[in-house]
Amino acid sequence: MPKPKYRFCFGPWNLSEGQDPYGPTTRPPQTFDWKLDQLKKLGFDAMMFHDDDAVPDIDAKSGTQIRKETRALKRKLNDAGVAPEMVAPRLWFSPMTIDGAYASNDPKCRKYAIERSLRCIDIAKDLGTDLLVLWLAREGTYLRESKNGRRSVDLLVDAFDKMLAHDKRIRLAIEPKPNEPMDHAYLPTIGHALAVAQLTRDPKRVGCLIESAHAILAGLDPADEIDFAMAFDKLWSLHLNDQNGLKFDQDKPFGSANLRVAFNQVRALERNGYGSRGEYVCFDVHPFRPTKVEHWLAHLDNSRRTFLRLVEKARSFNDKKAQGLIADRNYAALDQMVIEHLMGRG
Ligand code: GLO
Ligand code: MG
Repeated sequence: MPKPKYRFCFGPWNLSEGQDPYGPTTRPPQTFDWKLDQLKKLGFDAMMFHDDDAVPDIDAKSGTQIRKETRALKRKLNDAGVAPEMVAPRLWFSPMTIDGAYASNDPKCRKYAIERSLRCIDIAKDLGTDLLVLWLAREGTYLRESKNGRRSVDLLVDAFDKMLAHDKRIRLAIEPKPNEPMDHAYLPTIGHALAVAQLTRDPKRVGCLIESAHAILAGLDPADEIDFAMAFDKLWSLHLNDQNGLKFDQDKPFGSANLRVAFNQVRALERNGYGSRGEYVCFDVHPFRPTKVEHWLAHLDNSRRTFLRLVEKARSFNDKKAQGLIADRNYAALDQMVIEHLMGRG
């Protein structure tokens, strides 16, 4: 397996202003051009987009206007030498998605969600990416009795089918998350995402995106999720970050809460050759709320530094010695070997 040379990516929302449910922003808003400049300055390779990061105020614009703005953005990205990694329909802001999008109880809202997704596919095509990311933020329930779970699965499949039919090249990468904003989401894990892919009209074009924090929130080890998805050749994008246990989604820098869990994710990526087919390593991380303006990029730079250090750690791990310990069922020694390796010895 060739050693992949990793390429890195983040989205404009990862340079966020510090707002949380309890208080306002702590950093002044910045323009998209400033964010693109920072991405370049940091030496990242690609940017990911929500449809309305690409075309702000998208719902108020005509098809012609959307196309014009998308093309202007494509020129800007070309000039900057930055690739568009994916586009994702932001189906959780609009008044039409208050009670869900594709699986809303209201047919008008379902129609809105599908139409917006098809427009988003057109944006992806015009920008030059075949990847549509679906974080199904509001597909689930606050209240079990408010929706019919079986019907919701059928509605999700129907929506995916319409997207697949709209463009022969588009690939859908489902980004599962078990909760937040919902109490329970319909597609909480990679297993759910890949199973639902099989119900669609073209399972080969439905894959997934793993976010470390989302796997941890589901009580799973993100490294196992990576191995599982890659056994199906379905890991098409990745949101590395970290999460300190079962609480709100923290989007901490990669490795910040649990270096060993991060190390094991990198090992899983390495053994499966992630990146060798053009996939990017994206960091879906946010600055800590107290972060000052002058330290605004640190969480991204730090995540990449940690990732690259862990690649070195994965490559210099003494596999032969580990195999000997495994054969001897000496897991205590294996445990200590990993700890000492991460601490810089062994
Ligand atoms: C939130 C998600 C979110 C998505 C992004 C792309 O929990 O991780 O950041 O990744 O909106 O769809
Ligand atoms: Mg994410």
